[in-house]
Amino acid sequence: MVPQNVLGKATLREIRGQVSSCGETIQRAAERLIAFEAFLPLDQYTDVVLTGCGSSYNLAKCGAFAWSEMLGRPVKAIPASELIHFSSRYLACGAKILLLAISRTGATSEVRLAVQTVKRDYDAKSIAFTLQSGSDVGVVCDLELAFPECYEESVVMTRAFTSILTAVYLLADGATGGRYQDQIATAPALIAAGLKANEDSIRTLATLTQDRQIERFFFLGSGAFKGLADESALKVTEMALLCSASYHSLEFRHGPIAALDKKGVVVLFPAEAEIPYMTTLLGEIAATGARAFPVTTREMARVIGKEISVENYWVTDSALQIPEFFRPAIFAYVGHLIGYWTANAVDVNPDRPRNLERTVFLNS
Ligand code: F1P
Repeated sequence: MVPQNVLGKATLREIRGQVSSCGETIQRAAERLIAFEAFLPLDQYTDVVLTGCGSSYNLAKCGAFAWSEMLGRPVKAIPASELIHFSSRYLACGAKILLLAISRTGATSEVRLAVQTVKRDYDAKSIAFTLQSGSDVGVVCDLELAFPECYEESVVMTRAFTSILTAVYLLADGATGGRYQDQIATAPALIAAGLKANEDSIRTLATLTQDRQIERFFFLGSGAFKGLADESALKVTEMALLCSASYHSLEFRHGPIAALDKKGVVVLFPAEAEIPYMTTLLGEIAATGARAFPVTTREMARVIGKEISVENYWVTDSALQIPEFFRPAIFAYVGHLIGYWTANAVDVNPDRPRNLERTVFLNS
């Protein structure tokens, strides 16, 4: 149920609705995989590139990391705006490219221009990921995969991020033998459990922005989680109009931590490989007086809290059942809820954030 007295009812409905839309995306995976088969085998491409703008670019980063793991070779995420003019700085002359172009609206001019450029200069094969077929981006691609199940009314992308990212995982998995199909299928239940366990505590934290006990959010993540940290920071910026930043977890120690004080919150998505360093990082954060919120399991919180006390963490125990590179889709709700409840605390309507509806299309 969406409460009566909140701002941004569509956004909240969409955040909570990601459990069922992600479930539907999983159910429809087989039909999308059939369409994707025309682009196989993947070893015919020298480069697989994911692209997009804003949230869709962050999705591309999460997707590229997971594809790299599943394909056993590097897969790139490149911002659409970079591909328009600088593609030769990212891609070798003569490269054979498969381009996955992500755009929720399918109307983002940079994504359309990027596809046109890479097709013209590399004769690339391209697939659009949009919410509705027949979009501007879709018509310039060889195939458009549409995701009407996660249609969004809000200007800010939430459940579409989760669904399209899950679909991106499933395509690579389908192309590489379907090893993870059953694990990916647990995503909706894991998201539901996370929403239930953590929404109240996230809301309580966000409320502290109301009287400026909290003024800044930092999101940290490495490897699989960097795209998620970027996306979470973007949600707070877009929805609550509050500047927030994201860094690779250990990069944060080298400069950005200087701006941290007791009015800062650090949300950390710890990668398993970096767990041995998290005690040091959290100790440094605690020394500034800032609040730190690792999004982790009880077990890991015990490990990283061995020497310092980690009182605050958001529990995600059951997410351990699936490999780390799939967890960004499971944890995306964290940034959605922080952005949403912070917007409410500072009296901003997250359905229609200032300045975003005025996005002007670039000329072709
Ligand atoms: C791209 C995008 C969104 C962002 C904002 C502005 O949209 O950058 O990710 O949340 O609304 O546009 P799209 O290409 O995914 O439709």
